[in-house]
Amino acid sequence: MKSQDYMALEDKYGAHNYHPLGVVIARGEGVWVWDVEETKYMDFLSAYSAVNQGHCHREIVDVMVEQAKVLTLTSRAFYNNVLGEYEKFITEFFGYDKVLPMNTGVEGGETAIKLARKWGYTKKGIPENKAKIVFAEGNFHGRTLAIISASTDPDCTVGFGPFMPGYEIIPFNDLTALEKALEDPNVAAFMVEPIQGEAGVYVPDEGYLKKAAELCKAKNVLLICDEVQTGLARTGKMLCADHDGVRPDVLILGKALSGGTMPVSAILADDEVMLCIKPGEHGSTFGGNPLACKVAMKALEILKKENLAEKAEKLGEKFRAEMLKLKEQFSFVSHVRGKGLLNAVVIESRDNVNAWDVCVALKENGVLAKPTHDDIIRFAPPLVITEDQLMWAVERIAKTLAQFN
Ligand code: IF1
Repeated sequence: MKSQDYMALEDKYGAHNYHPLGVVIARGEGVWVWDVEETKYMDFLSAYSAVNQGHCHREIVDVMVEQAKVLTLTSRAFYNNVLGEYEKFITEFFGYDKVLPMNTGVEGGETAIKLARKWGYTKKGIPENKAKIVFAEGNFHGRTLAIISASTDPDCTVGFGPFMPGYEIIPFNDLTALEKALEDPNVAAFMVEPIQGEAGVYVPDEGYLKKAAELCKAKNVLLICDEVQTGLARTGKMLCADHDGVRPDVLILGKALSGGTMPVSAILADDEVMLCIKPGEHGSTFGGNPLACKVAMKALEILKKENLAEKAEKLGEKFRAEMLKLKEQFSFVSHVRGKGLLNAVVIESRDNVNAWDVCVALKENGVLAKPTHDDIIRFAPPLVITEDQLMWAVERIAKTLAQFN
């Protein structure tokens, strides 16, 4: 079968909840993917930052295969010989007392909200069912109803109401608005992405998160950081919150926690918060399964062993410098922004150019990326990318933009 045949199958038999770029990937290795016609591309999306360690990282896959032959799932009805080892590993890795393992990033967000409410009632003394959670406009935390209840993006919300009560939405990167919102004694938590990924890689002002953490502490409000996309070395530090020296009260991880092999997510918190959830009050069939635990330990180990945060920091600086040169060269490139290897280039739509067409042309030139919100192209390669590979992509991005000049 050819690419067109695979696309036709998805069109005929799959829900139309995506509009993918016209490429059918069959194989991945490191920064490279190949389509069914064996055409080679450099992946500059990294499955939305789930393959920070590169496609099919040999050591992660080997661990996955070995564990899959022995034990994949016990449910939490029983103990198993891997979960405790993983819990010790990840809590020491990030410096928290406890971890609550889940599967997808959105389940991490849901768990964090449930935990914050529970803490609000049992520890802060918020009256039952009066807990409020503050979110930032432009957020993206996933697709479940409780999570999209915080969304300000019509694509995420229209037609899915009614929504979860007890939320307050304030402008992102606005400390005055946050301070005002925290005046309400019923606020249990402020949940925020340190950099807003889907919104278009919006990097807040220097020190925003640090000041937000101070405001939350002063008002006995939990700071929940959703690092599903910004975490795990993507922005040049192990956690994006590290840039501000902030230690979130609740940390949400996902995506690259498994190196892109399977869904693995987690929330981390200290005992004072985490132990508010009692036995039988939360869980999931696959949460904390032995296969996921082994994979996650290896995926985390690779981040450190291969110095992926430092590489992302260094190569991210270089990438943005190169993109800024292109901004000078092409008037339809209006913004370049990002941190580490989470970057975005904004294309000002004109008669002869828009972000989608640029991405289609990029694909023809061997680089895979996809726009978000019409005019923003997110560039986020696997963090294992070398400087030569980065420059290979920069040359092709320049060549592609020149086609629209
Ligand atoms: C899609 C992008 C979207 C996330 C943050 C939680 C989740 C995500 C900061 C939920 C997921 C994915 C979901 C996928 C496309 C992608 C995405 F921002 F990464 F580009 F949508 F906004 N927190 N992001 O980014 O994690 O449940 O998906 O494991 O839904 O289209 P999940």
